[in-house]
Amino acid sequence: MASLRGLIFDVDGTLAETEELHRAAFNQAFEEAGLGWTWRRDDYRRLLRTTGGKERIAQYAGEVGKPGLDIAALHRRKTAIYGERMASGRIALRPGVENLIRTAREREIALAIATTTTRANVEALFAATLGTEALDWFAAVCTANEAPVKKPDPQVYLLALQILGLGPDECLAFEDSANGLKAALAAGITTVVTPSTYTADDDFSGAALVIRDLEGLAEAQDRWTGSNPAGGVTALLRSIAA
Ligand code: XBP
Ligand code: MG
Repeated sequence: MASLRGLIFDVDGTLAETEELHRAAFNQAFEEAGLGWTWRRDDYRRLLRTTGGKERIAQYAGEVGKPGLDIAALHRRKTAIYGERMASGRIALRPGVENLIRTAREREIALAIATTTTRANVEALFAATLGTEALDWFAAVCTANEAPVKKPDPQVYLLALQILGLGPDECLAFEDSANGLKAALAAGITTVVTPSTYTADDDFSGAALVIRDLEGLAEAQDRWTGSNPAGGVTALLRSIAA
């Protein structure tokens, strides 16, 4: 039986509640471009079903009938604004994230990132939280730059597994959204979901565990419904609690 050898993390909504910063960055980029668009929270909740910023802009441009927009340039500006706002803001990792990452390192369990966001945004989040050097703790950092086909497609998870050199039965994925969960499950990976502000009403069927945040992971052992590779999950959860 396989043992637990890798943890693969989604970024937006899972490591940190970043979507309000994304929304603000989109809106500032739209304003600077003179588009007269403002995505309010309810708009954004709906638009988040389209994964990836460029795809989300394209979806909206189609809805409001704005052909010929330079989506790549608009998105580049959005990414720059996001980085600036992240550097001057107060984004924190969600409860339990840092402890889990540090525990995995102590137990020599490999770490990976599998996200649909842009690599620069991952670097900005690490610079603002654990420090830039902490990205080196991750054996695979897979983003939209390396895996352009967005979740719920499993491409980014399959790439992470390939780089880690691990099978799906040796890993756990951590997600916050239905699209992310679908992507991880399609790659065959047992998945823990911590719903975020924008995804609380998503359908998390198929998740091994749905918990408020990763701080609750240690106490959630009894509710584990997914596969438990060689007892590795229980051992990991025990050491998080210790
Ligand atoms: C999902 C997202 C991203 C961001 C936008 O990412 O929410 O699409 O909204 O980022 P994750 P980009 O898989 O990490 O949850 O503008 O860089 O695409
Ligand atoms: Mg997410």
